[in-house]
Amino acid sequence: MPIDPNAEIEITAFEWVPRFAQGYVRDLRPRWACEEMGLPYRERLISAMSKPEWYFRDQPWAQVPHLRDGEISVFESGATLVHLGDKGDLTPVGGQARASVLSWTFAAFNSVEPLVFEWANVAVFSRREEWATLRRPSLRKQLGERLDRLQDALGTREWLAGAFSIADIAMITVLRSADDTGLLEERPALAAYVARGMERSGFKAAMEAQLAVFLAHTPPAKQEA
Ligand SMILES: N[C@@H](CCC(=O)N[C@@H](CS)C(=O)NCC(=O)O)C(=O)O
Repeated sequence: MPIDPNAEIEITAFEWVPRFAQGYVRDLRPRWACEEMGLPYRERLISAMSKPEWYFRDQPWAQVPHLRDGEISVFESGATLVHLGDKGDLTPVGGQARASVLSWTFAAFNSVEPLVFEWANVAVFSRREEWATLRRPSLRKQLGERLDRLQDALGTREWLAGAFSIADIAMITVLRSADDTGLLEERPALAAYVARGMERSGFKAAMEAQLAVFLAHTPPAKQEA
C-alpha cells in the first residue's frame, strides 16, 4: 500500500468534496501513478471550502493536486504525472517511445479535457442558462468528432503508446469525466479502453485512497443517518 506518512513524495488533496465530485478529483492522477509503480506517498489534506493562504505558494490557484518530492515542488496534475513517470517505468526514457507518451499525455489535457470540461459546464453547472442550451449540440458534435479520431488512433492497441504509461492515466481520467455525455457508449473501443484502465489494481487502489479520505472527513451535516 503506497500511502506512508514518512514517504518522500507528498500529494496534496482535498479532505472532502460533495458527492458528485468524489472519485473525480484530480489527485487521482498522481495517486494512480504512485500505485502503478509502488511508490509510497503521504497525503497532505486541505479544505476545498476554505483554502489555506499558504497553499497559494505551492499552487497559484490553490487547486489540487500538488506534489512534493523531497525538495521538488510540482503543480498541475499533468506535470505530476511527468515527474512521477520518470521515477519508474511509466514513461520511456527517450526516443520515439517517450515522444509518443508525452504527445498523448498533452493531447489528453490540451485537446480533449477542455471540451469535456466545457461539457460539464453546459450540461450540469450552467444548464439553466440559455447560452448553455444553445452551445450543447455543437459541443456534443465537436467532442464526438474528437473522440472518433481518438478511437481511430487507438485502433486495436491495448494502450495509447506502447506499454501502459502516464498517457493512459491522463486520457482515461479525462474520458471518465465524459461518461454522462453518452459519447463513450457510442464508441465501444474507447469505452473498452476506459474500462480496461479502471480494471487495473493501481486505479482501484488510487480510487479507494481518495474515497477513504472523503469518508473520514464527511461533515456531520452531510453524514447519512
Ligand atoms: N489544470 C489543473 C486543474 C486542477 C483543478 O481544477 N483541480 C480542481 C479539483 S479536480 C480544484 O482544485 N478545484 C478547486 C478550484 O479550482 O478552486 C490540474 O490538472 O492540476
